[in-house]
Amino acid sequence: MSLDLFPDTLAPPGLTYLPGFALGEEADLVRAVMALAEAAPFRRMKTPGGKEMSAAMTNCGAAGWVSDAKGYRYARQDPLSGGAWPEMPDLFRDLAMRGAAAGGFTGFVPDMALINRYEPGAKMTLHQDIDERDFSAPIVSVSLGLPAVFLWGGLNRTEKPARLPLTSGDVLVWGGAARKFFHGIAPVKPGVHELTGAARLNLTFRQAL
Ligand code: MD3
Ligand code: FE
Repeated sequence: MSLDLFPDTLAPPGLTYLPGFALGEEADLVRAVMALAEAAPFRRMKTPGGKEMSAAMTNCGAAGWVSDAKGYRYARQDPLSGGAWPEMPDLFRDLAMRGAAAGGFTGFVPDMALINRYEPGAKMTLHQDIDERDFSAPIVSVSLGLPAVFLWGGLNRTEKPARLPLTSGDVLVWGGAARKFFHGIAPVKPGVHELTGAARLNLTFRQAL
């Protein structure tokens, strides 16, 4: 689809924006996040460079994205517990599959979800998602809670990023060329959301392994 959100020159092939696609499901999704965070708590991981990331993270499914002094990778065990990550809730998988299909990726079945929690002031600097095995699979992202400004940097890091507002219930499908674009999140503004409190949650569904 083409997006009024994006200037024409930046409208990335392979991106589908589904505003409000998860609106009726937000409360159930947030409840499921809180339940799985009891087994695998949100934690602020360290980058290989030794800095603590400002967003807190957890995972569910067959593997989790982890970062530490040794680097970034997908790990089948939660380093905090030494055991498996919580199973992916059915409502997560269902939503991701419906979103992917709406974006033209029929048959996408995520094997994991990375869950980011941003408290006010937290951000994510521009990066690419390139730790997954197969880039022909899309990534489906779901925003919940406080709004945020998504930064869209194109295919090279030095491009000045476009700024795009995301609100609770928005779903985006990143496939094709868009899959390897640089992206990030501007510092989240202070606020309180009825479902998440002073936080933004983002679920990214991936086929990682
Ligand atoms: C574009 N998360 O977890 S979601 C991440 O809001 C991440 O927490 C941000 O970037 C967040 O890696 C942005 C949107 C997103 C997710 C994955 C992408 C955009 C993407 C992968 C490729 C291109
Ligand atoms: Fe990312």
